Amino acid sequence: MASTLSRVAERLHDCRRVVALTGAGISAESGVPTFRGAGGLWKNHDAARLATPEAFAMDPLLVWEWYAWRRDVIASCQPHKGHLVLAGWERRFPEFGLVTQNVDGLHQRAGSRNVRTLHGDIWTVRCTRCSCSGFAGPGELGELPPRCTCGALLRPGVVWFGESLPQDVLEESCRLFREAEAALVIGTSGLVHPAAGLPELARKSGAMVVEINLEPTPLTRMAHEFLQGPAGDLLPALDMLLKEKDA
Ligand code: BV8
Ligand code: ZN
Repeated sequence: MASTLSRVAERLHDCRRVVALTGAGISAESGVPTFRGAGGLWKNHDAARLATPEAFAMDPLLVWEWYAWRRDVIASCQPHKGHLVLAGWERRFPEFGLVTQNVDGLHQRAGSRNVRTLHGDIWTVRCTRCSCSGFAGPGELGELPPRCTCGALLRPGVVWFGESLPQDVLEESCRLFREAEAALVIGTSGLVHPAAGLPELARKSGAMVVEINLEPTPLTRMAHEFLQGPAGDLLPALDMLLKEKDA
């Protein structure tokens, strides 16, 4: 591991354009349940079935109770050292792009200023009928399911399975991966598309692809380097090696 880490630091140190794709695994050490890990289940419901327009149409109250529960859990969590390292890399690298599948807002709370949220933000809501949308912080939802002033149901400002990703965010993320000299893939099972297809764009453009995960994923075979372990340890270790090379 130490040799892989120093090899990655060696290559990363001189890169100008770096991009990172994060998934639920980077928030796990902050206490946010992952989608497919043990915490992925809620009251014996499968997260992937609840995060759909069909589930919301069928039972908006149940879906909102799930999101309200997740918001309460996330509100009690803090970003960890790994989030802080990525926030610092916005200043370290001339061009650093952060793309996340997470909706928890922990990157933003860690100080990352330009976060491409592919799947939306659990702290926002939007109307199912009119164009109203906005931020709804902890405890601001009121009675569930929340309604818009126009009377229609509000929905969480996230992208559900079967829904398209925000086109502008996806296009910018593709560009960041195509142009990167190094791409880090952190804490994602690599199962959800089109996010899982981004690292391949970097690979095809000749970038160094580095995966950080507790275990191998479908993306591991495509990565040049695989750093196995918790992101909260490996990102600070990588950052320390970079700082040593600065000296
Ligand atoms: C779309 C927001 C076009 C909601 C989410 C068949 C094949 C391919 C694709 C499809 C298919 N059938 C359907 C599709 C498309 C579908 C898809 O990909 N399905 C998969 C599951 C088969 N995709 C979509 O529907 C997307 N839209 O394609 O639009 C379209 C339009 C119309 C009709 C059809 C298609 C929309 C996808 C977005 C869904 N929304 N979230 C919410 O959060 O409530 S996705 C959800 O999964 C979360 O955002 C989550 O981030 C994301 C991905 O999961 P991960 O982040 O990877 O998390 P996971 O728990 O899976 O893994 C955690 C990882 O971390 C693990 O590897 C673990 O080892 C690691 N880890 C744990 N601890 C640590 C760690 N690593 C490091 N350190 C640690 N400490
Ligand atoms: Zn409305």
